Amino acid sequence: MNIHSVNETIEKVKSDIQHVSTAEDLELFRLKYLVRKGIVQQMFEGLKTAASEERPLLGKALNELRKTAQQLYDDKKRDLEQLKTTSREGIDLTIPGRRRPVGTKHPVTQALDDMTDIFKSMGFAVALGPEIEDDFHNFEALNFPPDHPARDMQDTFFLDKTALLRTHTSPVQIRVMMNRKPPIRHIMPGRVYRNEAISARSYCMFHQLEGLAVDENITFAELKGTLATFAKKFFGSTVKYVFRPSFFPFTEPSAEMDISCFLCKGKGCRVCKQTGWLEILGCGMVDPNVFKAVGYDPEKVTGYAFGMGIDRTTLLLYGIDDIRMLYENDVRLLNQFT
Ligand code: 2NL
Repeated sequence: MNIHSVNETIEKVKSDIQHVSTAEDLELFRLKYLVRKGIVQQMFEGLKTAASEERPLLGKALNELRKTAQQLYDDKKRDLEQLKTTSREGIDLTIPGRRRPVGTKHPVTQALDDMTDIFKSMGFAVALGPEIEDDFHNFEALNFPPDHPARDMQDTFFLDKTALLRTHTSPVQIRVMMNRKPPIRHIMPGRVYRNEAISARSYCMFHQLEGLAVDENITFAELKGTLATFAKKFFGSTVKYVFRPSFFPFTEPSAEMDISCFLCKGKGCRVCKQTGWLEILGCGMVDPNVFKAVGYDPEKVTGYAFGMGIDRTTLLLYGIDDIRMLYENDVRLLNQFT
C-alpha cells in the first residue's frame, strides 16, 4: 500500500457512489467500504506494516479516504430518503398537476351580491329575517285585507295553523321597523315561497330583494332617484327607465319600473317580447296603515319601499329560458358561470 493506491481508492469511492440509486446499492457500498472488514478499515490495518517515514502522509490520506466515504454515504442516504417521500417508482414527477376543481357562485347569488353591493354604496344596510313567518308579519301588518287571495292556501305554503313560508321579504321590513326607530335605510335579500304551479316561468321558491327607507320628509323623488341610480349601475349607464302607476296593498301611491331592454337597447327582441321594455321591480310610498301596524305615526314619518324578483332578472341577463334550470344543479349550466 502506498499514497498512490489510497488516492486511487478515494477516486473509486467517488465513482462507486455515482452508481448508487437504490437503498440496496447503498447497502452494498456500505458493506464494501465502511464495515469493520471493509476496504477502508483494511487499509488502515496496512498502516502498521508501512515504513515509518511514510506513515504520517499515509495516515493523512487514509483519514481523507474514510471521511470521504462516510460523507458520500451520509449524503446519498439522505438523498434517497428524500426521494422516497416525494416519489415512488413508476411515478412521473414531470407530469403537470391535476387542476383542483374550484366552485363558482350560483348566478342568482352573483346577481344578489352585485345588487347588494350597489345599494350598500348608496348607504343601505342589509337585514335578514326568518323564512318561516306568521300571518301578522307576512300579511296583516302589510295591509293585506282579510280576504286577499294571497292569504289563500292556494298561494301560500302553510306549515300549520299559524306558521307559513314567507311569500315575500316584506316581513323582514316589518321586523326592522318594529326593532328600530327612523331613520331606516335597509335592503332585505332572501328566499321566498309561493304555492304556484311550477312552469318555465315560475317556481315554488325564488329570491327577492326589497328595500325600505323611512324618515321625516322622504319623497317619491328620492325613490325614483335611488332606483334610477341602481338601474344605471346594474344594467349600464345608458339604460332608459319608465315608472308606470301600479297597485300593492302596502304602498300608496304604487309604481312599477321598466327598463329599456339590455339586449336590443329598446328595438324589440325575443327577450323583451318585441316591446323594447323589461319590467324589473315594483315600488311606492309606504302605506299609512303599514306605519300604524308597526307603531309609527304616519303624520310624522314617510317612506318608500321597493321589491324586485332576482330569478327572472337573472334569466334575462343570461338568456336562460326556463327558471327550473336555476334549481336543477346541473353542472353543465353552473360551470358556465366561472
Ligand atoms: C314586487 C313589488 C314591492 C314593497 C315591495 C314594501 C314593504 C313594506 C312596506 C311597503 Cl314593509 N312596501 N315592499 C313595496 C312595493 C313593491 O314589491 O313586484 N316585488 C317582486
